[in-house]
Parts: sequence; C-alpha cells; structure tokens
Amino acid sequence: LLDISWLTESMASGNPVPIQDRHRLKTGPKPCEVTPAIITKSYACQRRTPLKHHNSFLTEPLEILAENAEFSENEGRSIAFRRSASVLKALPRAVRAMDELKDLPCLGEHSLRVIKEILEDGTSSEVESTRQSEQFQAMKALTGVFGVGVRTADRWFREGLRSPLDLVHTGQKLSHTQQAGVQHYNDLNTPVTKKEAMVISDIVERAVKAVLPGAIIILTGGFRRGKEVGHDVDFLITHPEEGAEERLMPKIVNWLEDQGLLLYQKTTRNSYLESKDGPARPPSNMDRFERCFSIFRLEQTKVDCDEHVDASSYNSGRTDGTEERHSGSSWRAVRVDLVVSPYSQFAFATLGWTGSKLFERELRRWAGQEKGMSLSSHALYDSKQQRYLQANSEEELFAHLGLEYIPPSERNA
Ligand code: DCT
Ligand code: MG
Repeated sequence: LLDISWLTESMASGNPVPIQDRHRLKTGPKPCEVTPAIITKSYACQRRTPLKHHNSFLTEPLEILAENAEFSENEGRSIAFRRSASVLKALPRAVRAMDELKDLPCLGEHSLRVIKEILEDGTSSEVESTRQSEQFQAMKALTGVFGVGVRTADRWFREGLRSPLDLVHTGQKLSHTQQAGVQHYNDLNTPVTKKEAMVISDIVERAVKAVLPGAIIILTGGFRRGKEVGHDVDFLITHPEEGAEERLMPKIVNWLEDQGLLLYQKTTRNSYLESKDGPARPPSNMDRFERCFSIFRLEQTKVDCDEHVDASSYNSGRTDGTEERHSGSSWRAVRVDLVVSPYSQFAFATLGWTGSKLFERELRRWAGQEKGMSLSSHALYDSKQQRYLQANSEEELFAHLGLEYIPPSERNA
C-alpha cells in the first residue's frame, strides 16, 4: 500500500508547521484570544487583506522587527510581529490612537509598545536602532544572495563578513547556487516589475506549450495577488490529463536552454510517489512537486524602458564588485520559480503557491486548530472523517475549510 502519510505533514509550499505550532495542534489553546466585540477576525485567512492599505507607517516598522527576529532564528517572535502587522493591514483606516486597537486580536505587548511609540513620536527607537545595526544590515545583505539562508549568513557575519563583496574578497567556498547569487546580486535585488513578469509569462507559456500542448500555466505568488513588483516570478504548471505532466520540467528547461534564456537552473524531481519503495524521506521544508529554481536572462528590448523601478531604496545590501549591470545593458537577470503539479492536486497547489506566506501559514493553522484538518499544497485531510477531501478549485477548498472565499488580491496578509 502506498504510504501517503506525508500528505498530512502540513508542509504546503516550503513552510512546515513550526514545532511550537505543532504542540498547539495537540493542546489547542489559541494564541490570539478574541473578545466578543471583535471587529477583526483572529486568523489572517478569515480577513480580507488588500495590497494597498492605510497603516504602512506601522506595518513596515513591525516587519523590520519580524525580519530581525528571523535573522536570529526566533520564529515565534517573528510570527508575532507579522501577525500584528497583518491585522493592521486589514483595517479600513489609519490608526490614530491606541484606544482604536483595544478590541483587535494578535496585538501583543511588544507590538503595542512599538505602535504607541510611533503614534506618539513618529518613530520607534527600537526599530530605528535595528534598522541601523551592523548585524541587521549585514544579515540583509548576505541573505540577499540567492542560495544563502539565515544560518549561513549568521556564520559569515560571526566570521566578520558583511557583504557579498566580502565573500568574493575572502574567497569563500560557495555552492553553485550561491555563485550565481553573487554574480547576479544587483539584478536579483532589483525588484521585478509586473511588465517584466508579463514578458517572462509569455516566454514560459511558449516553452511549456512547445513541449506539452494543452498544458495549463498560471502565474502564482505575489503577482497573482496583484503586486506591482516582486522578488521573483512564480509559475504553476499542470495538464488536464493526469500523468501527462510527469517529467515535464527537464523538457521545459531544455527548450529554455536551447533559446539561451537561462543563466542558472536547478531542477528537483517530484517525490510524492517516492515512499512506494521504502520509508518516506525525512520531512523537509519543501513541498514535493517537481520544481525548478531558475534565473532567466531577460532581454531589455522586450520590456519598455520606462517601466523600470528605481531600486536604490529597495536593497540595503547593494554592493559594487558583484557583476554590475550598467544602464546600457541589453539584459537583466530575473529569478523564476517553476512548479509542476498533477491535475488532481492543482487546486491545492494553486492555493499553496499564491501566498502570502502569512496567509498560507494561517490557513494551515486554521485547518489544524479549528477544523481538525491538515492542509498542504498537495491535499486536505479531515481527521474526523479520516479521509482526504477532493477539490477542483480554490473556492471548493475554502468551502471545505469552512471559510468565506477570499480572492487572491485580498490574501496580502
Ligand atoms: N510560500 C509559502 N511559504 C514559504 C515560501 C513560499 O507559503 N516559506 C508560498 C506563498 C507564496 C508563494 O509560495 C511564492 O513564494 P515567494 O515568491 O517567496 O513569495 P511572493 O508572495 O511571491 O513574494 P515576492 O513578490 O517577493 O516574490
Ligand atoms: Mg514570488
């Protein structure tokens, strides 16, 4: 019998349930207690969170603290700040006084202190000192290298390294991915515009249709949620005939390579049938779809020049010495993620890959804590009924979860 226990591991889209949340799955108490007078629901997946909101003056500082907590691998703290920020994003107007917050969920003591300071003084001293700290800036610069995670960046920081240029100068041993990350550092830290994403969509569409006619390709991630810019372009690919999608990625990659469109690619095979021949592989933080992490070479002539975004305010870690792309360059590097899903899992994969990251996390938390279900980018398991629930659309999935349908443009939690 096929062991599909991994389907219930709650690991949609590379973000497993953290240990402390797993504990809560068993013990039950809700981290965000709700008063009856609540005007905002406790879980982000119960709320409509538009892209443009009224409280960036509060959410950006809170997200600096969240990011800083991630740099010190303090996940609980990071999530607490992200949940606070997310509640404020859903409010219909700008917060002006502390008493407007009294019935809102998820606002912990620390977040409230920061908000109070900003409302009173215009800035938070903790946020400003974090922003200016050498450690924060170095961690941002080093984790800004494609292929570098928090652990590696932290080790390098403790060894005295501060920027991608330091990696080159000190001759650090870099993986193939990290080498590409350093080489294209400036481009990959320059936001991808919607216009650029559309040009990439056309290319991906041509590649996929050329190797598998009838395939379905959708743009996922931030661009599906209506973002104007992103750090990458995410695609999900399937075919209505189950099985036709098998081993599709190498064919797509070959087609792209033949056209000279790829600067880097790393394909991982799907592993959802792997357990047939033995124990399931150890839990990893990835979902199990066939996936390609890539860097596209995007010709500028295909994109209107006036669409370019000034990146100077976007990345703090920008450094000379990595490959410099001069304004006259005919191309730029763009990160592109391709994911292939069987048709039967397409609704789950679409929901899991649309994000935002917090929205996904909250969906899984809702499923586990409120519904006794386990959601991943592959499946939804109902523990009470002891069976997997089928779904052909995101709408059906929200219905299974007992949630009002939230369109992608309002999943910007
Ligand atoms: N995802 C997730 N958990 C993760 C990583 C990703 O749930 N740890 C899902 C949600 C979004 C989607 O995959 C694509 O991921 P990103 O490209 O990292 O996010 P994005 O929302 O597209 O943001 P950006 O605009 O910066 O690319
Ligand atoms: Mg993305």
